[in-house]
Amino acid sequence: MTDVTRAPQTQRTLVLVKPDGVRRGLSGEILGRLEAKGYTLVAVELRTADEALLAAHYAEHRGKPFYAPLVEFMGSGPILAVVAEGERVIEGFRSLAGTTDPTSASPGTIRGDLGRDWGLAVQQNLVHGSDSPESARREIALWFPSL
Ligand code: DAT
Ligand code: MG
Repeated sequence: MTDVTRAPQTQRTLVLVKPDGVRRGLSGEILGRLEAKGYTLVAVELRTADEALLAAHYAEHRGKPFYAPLVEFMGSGPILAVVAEGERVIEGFRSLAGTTDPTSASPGTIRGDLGRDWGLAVQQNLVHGSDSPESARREIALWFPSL
């Protein structure tokens, strides 16, 4: 619901099209959904992440059973790294992405429409999106130190 007393919250978020999304040729579809929603692309770069970057990016998951396969998968090919900007974009992109498990993610979302469980060691769920302003600041600094 609209809160007319609320101050504007222009934010930036880090979006990653993961290696499965790039391999499947879905980068354009995913960027298109961001743009169609009205968010602005601030930076877009195709790159293969090294282990140090991935370890820093996923520091919160270190020690979990899916951590090693996750880092291996994320290093398995190019990633499209994106900084997007807009009003409440952090929450907005998480909503566009859908929930973590692509099998149960709602239709209409990126993961719900385009992702599924391929039976591999890690959920290949097409995209990453920062989950809070603190995460966004930290992750943008990691992936785009010049911004
Ligand atoms: P999200 O990407 O929705 O923010 P997360 O931060 O909890 O989810 O986890 C990061 C990634 O790790 C997620 O995109 C896919 C993988 N992952 C999370 N939970 C998992 C699980 N239980 N089994 C396998 N992979 C998992
Ligand atoms: Mg997360």
